[in-house]
Amino acid sequence: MELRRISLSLVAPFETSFGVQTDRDVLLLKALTDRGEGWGECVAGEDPLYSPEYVDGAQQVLIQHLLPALFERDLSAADIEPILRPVHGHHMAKAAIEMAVLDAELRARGESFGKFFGAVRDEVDCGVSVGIHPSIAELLETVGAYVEQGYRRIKLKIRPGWDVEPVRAVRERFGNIPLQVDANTAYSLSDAEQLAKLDPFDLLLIEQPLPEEQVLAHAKLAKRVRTPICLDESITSAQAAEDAIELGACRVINIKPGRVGGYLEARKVHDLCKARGIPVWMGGMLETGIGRAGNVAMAAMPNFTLPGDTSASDRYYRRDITEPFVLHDGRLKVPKGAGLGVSVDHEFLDSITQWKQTLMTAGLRPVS
Ligand code: OSB
Ligand code: MG
Repeated sequence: MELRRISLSLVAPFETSFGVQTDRDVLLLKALTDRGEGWGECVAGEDPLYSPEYVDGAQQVLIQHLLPALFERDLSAADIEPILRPVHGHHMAKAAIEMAVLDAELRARGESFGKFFGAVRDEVDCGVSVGIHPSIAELLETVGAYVEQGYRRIKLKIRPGWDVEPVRAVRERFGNIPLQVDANTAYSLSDAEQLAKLDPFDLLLIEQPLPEEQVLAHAKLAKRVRTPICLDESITSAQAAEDAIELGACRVINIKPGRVGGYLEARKVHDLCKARGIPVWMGGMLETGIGRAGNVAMAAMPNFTLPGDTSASDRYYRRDITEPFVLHDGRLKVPKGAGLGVSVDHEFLDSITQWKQTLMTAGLRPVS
């Protein structure tokens, strides 16, 4: 397994309730197998602010705990989660391994991620996640540009003090465009009255208003607001999804493969939600073209009935590390090639690589 850290600048700062991001520090994996190579992207952020995972920690746990359990074994992607189960948590690190192995496996047998997941469409509807802005005027300018580009849904990041007014302004300016908000856990149940003030604006959903572990509080909140509650951070597995649905904590679920430990667990969340009549949509973690390829493929599954945070490459990066994903009529095409179906621009990748190490066999001898 080759591990690599790359640095990429975002085209614009992205502010959420947990901070401002201007650059990305991304951990990529390349599985080197006897049947060819495969790529994985770890979605852990630079700091442990969205979830407990962060990129330095992910790198450490991969090298010290996860990869040593896997070397010198005959592996299929489906074997990885059971082998790694004794290590608690670290879903994003585990997901990156599974993704790289799945890509290698599917490339070797000439099957695309879309085919593997049972894609029912060739293109997926795309939304865009809009950060907190310094002023309403600047927010309206950003949203206007995305609407112009054809995005099919706008998501506004909110936090206490930046909620009703930006939503009202966007509704007034852009009419009945599909609109939703994401609080990234910034509220508490005692803010129910404030969150209910969003009800008149006909939002598709309020994403993760309360902390990750407060699933019951989300169920209580759901009784006090009319807007559907959607969970992101709280949904860490198919079991967590089942429990949240059972409790009445959410009517919609955001699926992020990294957050639940990989694409195979994400498929379980999709299938469970489909059986329970809960619509899902594909979340995003500002992925490069590698992660985006997998996410767009999964978003072509039947129960992904709401537009995802699968935006075009140019919403994030001036230059992507794969061929860019380009918006056509508010949609992205599902890659058709084997595996992820994208190819990495090696020259560009090497030029932005800050660190690289190849690990193999028991004992983890670095080979480069
Ligand atoms: O909560 O959905 C989120 C980005 C980083 C971490 C968490 C989230 C987000 C986004 C951006 O909203 C989604 C994207 O376009 O990738
Ligand atoms: Mg979210």
